[in-house]
Amino acid sequence: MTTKIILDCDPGHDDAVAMLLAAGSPEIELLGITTVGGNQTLDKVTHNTQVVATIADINAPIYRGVTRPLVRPVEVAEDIHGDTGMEIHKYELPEPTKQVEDTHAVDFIIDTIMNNEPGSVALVPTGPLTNIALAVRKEPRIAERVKEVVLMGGGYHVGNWTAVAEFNIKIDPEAAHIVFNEKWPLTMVGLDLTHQALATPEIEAKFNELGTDVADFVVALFDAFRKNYQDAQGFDNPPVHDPCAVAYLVDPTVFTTRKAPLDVELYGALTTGMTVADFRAPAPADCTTQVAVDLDFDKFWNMVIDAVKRIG
Ligand SMILES: [Ca+2]
Repeated sequence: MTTKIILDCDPGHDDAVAMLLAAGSPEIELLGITTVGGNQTLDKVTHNTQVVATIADINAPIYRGVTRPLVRPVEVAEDIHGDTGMEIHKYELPEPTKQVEDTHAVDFIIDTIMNNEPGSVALVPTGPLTNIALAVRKEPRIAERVKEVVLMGGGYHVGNWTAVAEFNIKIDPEAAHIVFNEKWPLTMVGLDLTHQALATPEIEAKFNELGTDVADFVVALFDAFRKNYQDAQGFDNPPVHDPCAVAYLVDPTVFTTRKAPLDVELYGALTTGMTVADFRAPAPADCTTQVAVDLDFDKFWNMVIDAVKRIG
């Protein structure tokens, strides 16, 4: 029994690892990869998607999405992902051989969910939520047809782009507001969880031991990501956010969850883009949202290592 997913991403070092985990896991059927402007401009992240697909020979179709947030100006995460969006030093990136489809990402998302069995396709956004928000506004029926939305973004205790807001949510909070307020099952894999998914030297050594070209690529991603995270945010080891969302669809026991109503702050003087989780009482019966809480570190990394090993 496999889970069909659409990965909506902005590669991005950690998006690249999310692609590898999705492509290398037999539990996942990767129907398509859609791109969205986020960590870098849409052109750059789409190019990076093609590059990662080329390195790992991923044949899922790639679709270009939206270039900019719904309301706000373009803002990119150059301090974390570099000028290219996937800055890397110890690995030579190939010229992409994988093409981009003509169909727009938003139309691909709608058509795929509407043309598959209800409840069979999961959306996995690991960038700003612009494509997903536009898709559900254009075709509201996807909200009841989708299996679930498992997104990397937000956090209920911490932020990274501001004191309380995470990057994916902060740069397009209006899109996030749309997505968080739809009545689809939604799991927020936020910083509370992803800051547990650290690429430690011990983990990096395990990828090194694999000795494959794709594993070398992962090690180089971690090296570059570590340096940027040390310089920009004082981390010893980089948190590899995005594959955590994919991991939940490979095996939901990879982290614990807690049900809670969720919303996105749009009007705060200091808190715009904050994801607000209401933990006051048991969640109401009609609550469709939950947050990721505690990561099984070993299970998570073994899953990613196995996926990279399977890709070969
Ligand atoms: Ca991302």
